[in-house]
Amino acid sequence: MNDQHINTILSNSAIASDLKAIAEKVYAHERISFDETVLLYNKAELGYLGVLANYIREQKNGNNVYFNRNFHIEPTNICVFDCKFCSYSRLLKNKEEGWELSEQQIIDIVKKYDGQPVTEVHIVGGVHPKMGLMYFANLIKKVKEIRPDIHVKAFTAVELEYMCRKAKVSYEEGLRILKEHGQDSLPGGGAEIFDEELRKQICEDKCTAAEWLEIHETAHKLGMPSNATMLYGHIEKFEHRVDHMNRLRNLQDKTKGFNTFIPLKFRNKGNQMSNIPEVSVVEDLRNYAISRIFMDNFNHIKAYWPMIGRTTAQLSLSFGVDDIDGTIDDSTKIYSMAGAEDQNPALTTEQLVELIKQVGRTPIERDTLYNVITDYTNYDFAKEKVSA
Ligand code: V47
Ligand code: SF4
Repeated sequence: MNDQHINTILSNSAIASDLKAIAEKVYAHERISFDETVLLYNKAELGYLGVLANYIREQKNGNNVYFNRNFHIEPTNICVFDCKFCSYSRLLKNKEEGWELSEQQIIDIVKKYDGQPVTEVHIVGGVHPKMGLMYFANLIKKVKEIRPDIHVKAFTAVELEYMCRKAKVSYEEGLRILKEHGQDSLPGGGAEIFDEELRKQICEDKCTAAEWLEIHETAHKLGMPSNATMLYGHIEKFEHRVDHMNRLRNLQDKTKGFNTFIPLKFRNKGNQMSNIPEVSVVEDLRNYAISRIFMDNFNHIKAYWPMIGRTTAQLSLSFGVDDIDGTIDDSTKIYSMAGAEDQNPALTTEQLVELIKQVGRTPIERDTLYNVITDYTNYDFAKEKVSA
């Protein structure tokens, strides 16, 4: 046996004992550190990560997989910003491909769901120079007049920062106005990757990491929960992912206002970062698992199925994920334009339930706040069709 061989064995066994120590921490329900998480990214095998993530997932959520009945409204894809990964915005380039829905068109979308048991509308879009705070506040009021029962999850911190700046109001004032007009919560978009240097390279001109975090903290203080995302698989290093999650974990310790964490895989079609290859499915699963292990104060980890496709979404349910978003009803273009698996994302409730049951999990329809609406374990869709 030569020296090099011995060194390899020694270093491997050192890693093995570090990984064993991390596993012991997880089973003892102890928080893992920044450095331990970087080690997981660099050294841990998929199988090991799956076992630990699944343990935490089942401790927190049993066998349940949550989804909701929702639809998206994207008022415009015109955007004043120029994020390099975005395949969607159309201000600086190809303006002719831009869309701008009128208020009436938006209201018609909401009316289309009359009598349907959707519980959430997700409203996000490009940052339009002419659609301001009061325009959106009044729009939400109208949406609520048509559907008082619906939960309005609207506007990323990026949109909110711009709206408040233009209206010359503080984040607190702006959010208060939107809340009074019917906005219930915030989606998790716009977080991308918090590291300031990387932000300069991929989304230089939009809200900073500090602003994103401040807006979410303010929303939580006002009783508006929110989600958090992380765009991964582009130019970031593992340390940047851990730094991003660490900033979220710290804020969650303070406010407990985040509902779920949503890792978003960078897709490379039709944007200024198309030269960067996409990461593998194995990397997606490792990332879900590590985020489940690290984000100990987040109750839920969501895999956004239109982005990763149905098969990876099924796999993710064994790697820490307990939520696969919603039925969506083909109402979003953000991912199809970036090359996502599903070019027309829509699943009926029956199809979503089947997808979850196929992998031996329990399908639970939830509302935005994770209150259980229906447990589909023994649900008979045939009866629903007969009585409909
Ligand atoms: O912030 C843009 C991402 C986000 C690409 O809160 C891309 O429930 C991958 O945050 N490849 C907006 N990702 C969408 C979002 C979201 C989606 C679903 C549910 C929720 C929720 C939030 O989309 C952006 C950005 O990170 N994005 N372009 C791309 N090429
Ligand atoms: Fe605009 Fe959002 Fe696209 Fe950035 S990601 S260019 S803020 S639509």
